[in-house]
Amino acid sequence: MIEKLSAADRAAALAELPGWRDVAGRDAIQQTFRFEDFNQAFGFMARVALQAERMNHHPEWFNVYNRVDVVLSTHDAGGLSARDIRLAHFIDKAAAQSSAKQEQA
Ligand code: H2B
Repeated sequence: MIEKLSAADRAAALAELPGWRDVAGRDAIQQTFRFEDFNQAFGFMARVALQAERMNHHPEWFNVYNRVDVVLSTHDAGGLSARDIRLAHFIDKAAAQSSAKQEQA
């Protein structure tokens, strides 16, 4: 069973993930990406989906045209775990490859 991160580990991990924000009212993190167009956004989602399936760890996300809102949390742990941190780093790399602009808080 995967464990939730401790408060100290959570804070340290988030310090390495600029732009990712806490979700109000639950133990989860979120980020919004904007791409040039739908093609770029969906290409990004396809790459993340394949990685998520490999990890058996899946994002909650919402797409409209060139925007992808991503929420990460570990349902089995009831909060943020190391898997979310790993997936967030992969997502940031995939977004950078697609020239995404991360939304400012
Ligand atoms: N994804 C996320 N984000 N959290 C989980 O707890 C999780 C998952 N659990 N993907 C996996 C699948 C679980 O539901 C299956 C049964 O292994």
